[in-house]
Amino acid sequence: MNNKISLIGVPTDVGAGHRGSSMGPEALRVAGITQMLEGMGLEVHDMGNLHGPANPFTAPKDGYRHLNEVIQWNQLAHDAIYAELKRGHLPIMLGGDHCLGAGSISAVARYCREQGKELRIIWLDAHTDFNTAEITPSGNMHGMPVACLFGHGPKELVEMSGQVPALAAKNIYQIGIRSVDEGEKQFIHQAGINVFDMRYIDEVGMRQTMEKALAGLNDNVHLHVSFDVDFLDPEIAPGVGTTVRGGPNYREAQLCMEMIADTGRMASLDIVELNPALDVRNLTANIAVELVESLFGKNTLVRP
Ligand code: B3U
Ligand code: MN
Ligand code: MN
Repeated sequence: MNNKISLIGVPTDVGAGHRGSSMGPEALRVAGITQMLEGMGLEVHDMGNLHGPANPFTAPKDGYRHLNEVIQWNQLAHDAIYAELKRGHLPIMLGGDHCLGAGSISAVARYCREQGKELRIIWLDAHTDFNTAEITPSGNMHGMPVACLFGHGPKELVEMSGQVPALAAKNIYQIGIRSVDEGEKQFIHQAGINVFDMRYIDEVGMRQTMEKALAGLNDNVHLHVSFDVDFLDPEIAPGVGTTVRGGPNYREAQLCMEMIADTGRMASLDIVELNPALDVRNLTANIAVELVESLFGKNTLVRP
């Protein structure tokens, strides 16, 4: 795996219904993300935070809340992440809410296309984030990035990667899903996305789920992980805007991260939706950092 890491803070909550995920980047730094990565022998470049528009905290208009601000933040994230990929670094986006997945993954898709690489996204989330202006129950754009990447959404986001749609169904596996709006269900089916929901994980276990999601990786695959912290069960990760009961517990989440690490293919990462305003003594940030340590291959095995 690449040992040059770039941290990019994207301190915004314009895509969320609750204020506070704008403090996510700092909470992850306070929880020691840099020291943890350095302790694993990685070279860490903290690029600081991007600067974008404030959150006007206004009501949705035509199905979108803060559309202009969301577009601006995503363009900034796209440009910064693309630049780090170009110089051969592994970018970690410290979000910020998950609307930023549109910009981040657009950058990764653009880079992969140019390099002739295949892209595989592991989307860890309680939600499918496949809403559109027509079907959204909230207007919050953190519920829409996957739809944008599949060509449904505002032009600026849909076209950000330079190709529409940015993704095909074979590029993405969603894990941990347990909250899907009625309209989203149909869209997800139409798009043909591989969804491993909690029912599936309950039935076959995290091990078999991840074996399926990670099957067929080869040298030419760029693996991107989009880690929405609300993927985790709220008992271990209360510091997110939209908690949904019944997520992976600590051990399941660790196994998920360890199996991704074992592939040695992770080449970019988003950590999003951490909301320090709703957290307890930075607990969720600390857990997120522990899990990211496993994602980078912390060796916990007593066996050789
Ligand atoms: N699906 C709901 C809730 C939601 C989606 N993503 C998050 N929350 N974090 C919506 O508003 O789109
Ligand atoms: Mn999400
Ligand atoms: Mn979510």
